[in-house]
Amino acid sequence: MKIAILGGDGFVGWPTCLHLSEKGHEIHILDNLSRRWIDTELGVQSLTPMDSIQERCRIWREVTGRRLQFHLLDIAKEYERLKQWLLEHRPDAVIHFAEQRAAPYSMKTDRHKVYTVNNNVAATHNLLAALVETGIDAHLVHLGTMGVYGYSSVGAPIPEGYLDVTIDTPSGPREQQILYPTRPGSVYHMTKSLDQILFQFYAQNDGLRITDLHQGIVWGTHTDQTRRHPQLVNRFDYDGDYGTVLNRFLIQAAIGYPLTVHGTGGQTRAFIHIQDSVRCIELALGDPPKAGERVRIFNQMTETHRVRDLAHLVARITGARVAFLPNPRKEADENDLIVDNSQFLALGLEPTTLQEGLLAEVVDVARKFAHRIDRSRVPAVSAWTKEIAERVDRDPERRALRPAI
Ligand code: NAD
Ligand code: USQ
Repeated sequence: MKIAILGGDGFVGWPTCLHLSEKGHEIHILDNLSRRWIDTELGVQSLTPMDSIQERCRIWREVTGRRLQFHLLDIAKEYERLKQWLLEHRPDAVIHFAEQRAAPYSMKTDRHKVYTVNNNVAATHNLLAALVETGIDAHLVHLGTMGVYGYSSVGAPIPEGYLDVTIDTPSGPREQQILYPTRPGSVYHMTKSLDQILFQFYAQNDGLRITDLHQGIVWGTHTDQTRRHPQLVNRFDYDGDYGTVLNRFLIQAAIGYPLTVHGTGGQTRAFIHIQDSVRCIELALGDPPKAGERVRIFNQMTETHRVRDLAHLVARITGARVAFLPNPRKEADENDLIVDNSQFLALGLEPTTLQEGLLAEVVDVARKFAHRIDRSRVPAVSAWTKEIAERVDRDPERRALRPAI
């Protein structure tokens, strides 16, 4: 297949490009490299040293003989160029990763909220409108998030996108399936909820074939392909905005930083290893919906964990100290989470669950590149409201309290 991978320079996008290229697909990466600019804005860098996208593609060709083609394009701002690109290349499938994906970044200031909404909603809508206008019948696979469902404990498994409801009508109760009601917990998660409505409309109105993958928190760094050459290494975010919880705990343990648990750590979240993430995308690509079918929604996760349990597990393996900090986010202190992921299991996914070996691999990567870590960028200081900002802990190491020597 000819596959356009929008956002193919990112944390999940890059290993997906390599995985699908190795499977023999023709891969085109479309990315505006905004994520690299955000690193510059925030004064952080990936834990792992990332080469330019052109250099990464060159190395892949050297190692495998396979070609990855890179196109610098802003999906949110360059609508006409996107349309022209689609007309010229006519992909069989489009995988859409190209959004601002960090909840803390989306809550930093009003400017960051505006950017996240403009970028994410425009990127998704531009793509949908361009597919309709060009008449290209590509299967669109979008990376959505488990967070659209919200994190209140409902006591029942979260279904794969649709909820069976009974509506009382004058002629008696009627059964219906509706999109599971969204309850986003950040501006970022809100944009993914808006994406769902856009997909529903374009599938119903124009017969676009769309799969929306409601993914949990991705952890790990290497996949079979990124291991093949040091310069194919994946990016790895550890900072307070882009670092995700389990990867953060693992690098914190590697550099002797206290594990930064927000609140009581009673938040339960869904997780998936990066290797399974790329595999799920491949499985979804192989099972497209038909034109006229409703949006196909998968829960792309393999297990759920409570944040404090993860911290204690990492502490047990590594001897790290756990610090319970005031939570910079507005979220439930404690929640349960049961998730239905039976569609991917039925398609043949064999879940990689939390194993000490894989956890240790991330700690090893972090130790190897520990010299690249700026400790002052580790605390999560982006607060969900002005009131919460007043109680955020900016120095979990309490360095400010240490006597000067
Ligand atoms: P990332 O930030 O590393 O990658 C996103 C890529 O998209 C970057 O290379 C960025 O430059 C590009 N991009 C952003 N806006 C663009 C635009 N307007 N035009 C062109 N390119 C643009 O993020 P990631 O961790 O790889 O996540 C990829 C997708 O998966 C996101 O949509 C995210 O919401 C979703 N997701 C990620 C996780 C996770 O834990 N990382 C979990 C669930 C869902
Ligand atoms: N948390 C801590 N300590 C930390 C960092 C986070 O306790 O140092 C807590 C947070 O308060 C939150 C939970 O861990 O309760 C998860 O936070 P996270 O930053 O790991 O994940 P989240 O903000 O939900 O976002 C990430 C990705 C996003 C994706 C989402 C999937 O950045 O792109 O959509 O995971 S999900 O969470 O399933 O919606």
